[in-house]
Amino acid sequence: DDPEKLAAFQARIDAGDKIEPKDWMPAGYRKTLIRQIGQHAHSEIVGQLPEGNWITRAPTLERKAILLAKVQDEAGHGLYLYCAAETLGVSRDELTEMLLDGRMKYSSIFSYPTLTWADMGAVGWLVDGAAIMNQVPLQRTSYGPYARSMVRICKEESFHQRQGFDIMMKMANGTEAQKRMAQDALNRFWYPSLMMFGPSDAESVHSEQSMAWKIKMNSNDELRQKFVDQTAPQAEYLGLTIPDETLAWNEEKGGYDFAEPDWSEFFDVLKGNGPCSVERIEARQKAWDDGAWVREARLAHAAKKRAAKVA
Ligand code: FAQ
Repeated sequence: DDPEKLAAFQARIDAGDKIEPKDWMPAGYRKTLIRQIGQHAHSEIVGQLPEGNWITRAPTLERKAILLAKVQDEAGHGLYLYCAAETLGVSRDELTEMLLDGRMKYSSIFSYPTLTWADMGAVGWLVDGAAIMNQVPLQRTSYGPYARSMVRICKEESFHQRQGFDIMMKMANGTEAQKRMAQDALNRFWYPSLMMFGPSDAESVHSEQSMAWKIKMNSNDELRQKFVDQTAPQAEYLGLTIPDETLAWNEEKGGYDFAEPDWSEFFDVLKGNGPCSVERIEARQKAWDDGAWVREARLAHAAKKRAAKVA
């Protein structure tokens, strides 16, 4: 890229300008956005699977209606994000193919199973909680279409987080067996939730450049710390114990000290070795294959319309 153009671009970023699809942008900026927005979109779509697993087994009609609405919201988030990525010159088909052949990732958290109804509480409370912590600052990200898509997504994620906390409250204040289920869900989802923020700042390859371009507004460790600080008192309110004996308020830093997740497990999940990694991609592959006739029919319909217009 031309150094003068680069400097002018950086000056726009530093001044807080939004970059729009038709504006000049460095190739690396475009590439990073396609990667991050595309992976974010894939996460929303794959993220429907662990909760979709419980729709037919929700304990009441009301819980079922709420869970259905949440899972549908996630489909919507995926679709806005694919649209935002398309403004950068990549097609949805290409993005999907990259997910299916392993060139693109989705969030590690969705490679874990949802074993009990309490997991619906833990996913809403912790996973949506972590997602909001990461996404609220992204409303100010430098790429216009991404920033704008985050506004509605964050509103919906707040509802998701509250519904999860509500399930946890019911379970934690329920029978002994329900309380045990809630604690077990927290035990299993705690460290995978911490992993959602990505590797430590020292190990994060993209953070420095992404923060300079304001694609990311905070570092992985900063957001992870904020998440722990927000969540620890909530666990206490629920009467549940975070599975970390080292968790303690540190007056001096004004935040909690906490144990790092097992990073070797995280990198293993990224390689496709998570407990449900194979199952998740198989489900996406099946949906893609089963939907081929719909895509073909729509293309044929569009071609017919075009031909009719010409005639
Ligand atoms: N999982 O250099 P960094 C949701 C990869 S919320 C998998 O630090 P970066 C809502 C990373 O891609 C979840 N891979 O990377 C919902 C890179 O590999 P690459 C989605 C991860 O991009 C809730 C490598 O590690 N949210 O879906 C993960 O600067 C409930 C090095 O890492 C977003 O995507 C991970 N956890 O920072 C739905 C938010 N962490 O690409 C349903 C937007 C890192 O070079 C139910 N994304 N990697 O092959 C971001 O903010 C950033 O992309 C980070 C990672 C913070 C995730």
